[in-house]
Amino acid sequence: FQLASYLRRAAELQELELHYQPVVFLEDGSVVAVEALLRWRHPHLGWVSPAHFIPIAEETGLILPIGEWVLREACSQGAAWLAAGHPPLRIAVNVASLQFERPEFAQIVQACLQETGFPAELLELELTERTVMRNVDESVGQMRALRNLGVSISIDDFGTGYSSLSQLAQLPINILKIDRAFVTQLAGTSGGTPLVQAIINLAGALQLTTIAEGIESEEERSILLNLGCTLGQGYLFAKPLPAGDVMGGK
Ligand code: G
Ligand code: G
Ligand code: MN
Ligand code: NA
Repeated sequence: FQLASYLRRAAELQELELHYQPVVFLEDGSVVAVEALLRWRHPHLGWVSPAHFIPIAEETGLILPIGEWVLREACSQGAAWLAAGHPPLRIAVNVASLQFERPEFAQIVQACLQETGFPAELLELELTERTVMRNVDESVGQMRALRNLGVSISIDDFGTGYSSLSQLAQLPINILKIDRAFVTQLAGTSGGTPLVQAIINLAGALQLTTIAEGIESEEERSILLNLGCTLGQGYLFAKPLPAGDVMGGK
């Protein structure tokens, strides 16, 4: 299939775009952060889902230039929002394994911050549990280099990988993102599931913030809040939005 060769040209042809999904306080819905999510609009194929093209980008190595574009674009958009006088929002960027494993990755992040003037404290890097656990010792070193820049680190899709408690405890991370698969199971449980309760308790013990993903109902929101999860994202609050629609429609 042609997808890989189309994708190679997508960035230069300006077919790639970032959408931003708000992350909110579950208590009152106020926005604290946004997650940048890549979108590809091909002139003939239309919108191609990242679920389709990210794996291809990873197999072909195209995720390296594309991922770097995502990082720079997100920082540049964040700097533009600040310059326009909007309140500071953290921006979360998804990082692929191939990017994270590059020895020079922290330098690339630093260059994006410097070139755009976006404050490091407002940048959050999302790493999946799988990415981090591939080689824990090397990951810890890379994460320390990133934390030294002042950025924060979250573990995405938490609960779907195989971290041991002792491994998790040694990671210099700030946030656990509870995978949508677990949030979906909350419906009809009233008190929540033991698994989600365990994840939230674990995060508390390690002094990490939790963000629940894929919240679609009021019921899920209130169960999570009662279990002690403070932040969340999902269609209940907002879908991923074009940059122009994020800040109160401006
Ligand atoms: O936005 P959507 O739910 O369709 O995304 C599908 C998958 O693609 C998710 O796992 C998401 O993390 C991933 N994804 C979206 N944008 C990016 C990106 O900029 N970089 C990487 N590596 N993955 C992304
Ligand atoms: O792997 P990651 O968590 O980065 O993927 C986030 C993906 O989840 C994005 O592609 C986004 O479009 C999608 N998403 C965000 N909120 C919801 C939701 O409430 N329901 C569903 N089904 N998907 C969501
Ligand atoms: Mn994510
Ligand atoms: Na996730």
